[in-house]
Amino acid sequence: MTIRLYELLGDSDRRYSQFSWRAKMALKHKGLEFEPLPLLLTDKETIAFADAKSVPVMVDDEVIKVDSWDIALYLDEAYPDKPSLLGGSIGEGVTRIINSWCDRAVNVALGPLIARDVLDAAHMQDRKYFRETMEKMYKRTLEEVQDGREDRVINLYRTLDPIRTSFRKGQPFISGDEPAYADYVVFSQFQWARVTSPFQLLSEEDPVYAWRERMLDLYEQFARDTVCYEVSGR
Ligand SMILES: N[C@@H](CCC(=O)N[C@@H](CS)C(=O)NCC(=O)O)C(=O)O
Repeated sequence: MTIRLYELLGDSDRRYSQFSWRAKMALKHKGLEFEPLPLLLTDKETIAFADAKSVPVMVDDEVIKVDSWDIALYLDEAYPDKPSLLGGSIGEGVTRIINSWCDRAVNVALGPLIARDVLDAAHMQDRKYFRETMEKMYKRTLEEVQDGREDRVINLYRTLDPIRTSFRKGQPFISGDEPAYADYVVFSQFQWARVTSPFQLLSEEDPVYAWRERMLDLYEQFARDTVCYEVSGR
């Protein structure tokens, strides 16, 4: 049976769950067919069978996984003959650190730059919930969080320095010569921004911009071909 993947449905069919993008890119990497199942952020009933309150939720026959990292681990374990996502135990260790760096540093620099824009990208029925939960987390209004972003985008530039340095040395992907899960993790942040916000995050001269373009080209432009804002340098 085809793998099923629950993700978020936003305004105008925007698919804005960054963690689901990690899982979708991982499934593409493995060459596995899957059915994306978009649902509202407030629809916890549909994923109650998985005892989940967030997406992605992946169902592969009898197997249910509810966390993007667990999905990556599972796919390498269950499909060892398909291209590896994590590259064995050393790769798994290093990729786990990239995963944490992404959630704790890249996301922290990027999220506030687009926080208010994401509200408009969310489905109309989810906006009240989205504003309430995000404002509780930030302890400020979304407008206040996003305000002054032109001056703060430099923080994102600085945060990305570790990957930029490698790209400058001629390494095309975070994982080396070919993309793998570490790339999908960091890319998911940019894909989230691209789907939700017109704000320019990267300049076209930035090697991170060129990497992002390479990521958008993968699997017959899979990630490029989604409802998003087309602004250069983002
Ligand atoms: N650690 C989880 C995080 C998943 C997550 O936070 N997903 C968001 C969407 S991107 C969500 O569904 N949030 C539910 C909510 O805020 O109610 C993972 O990596 O899968």
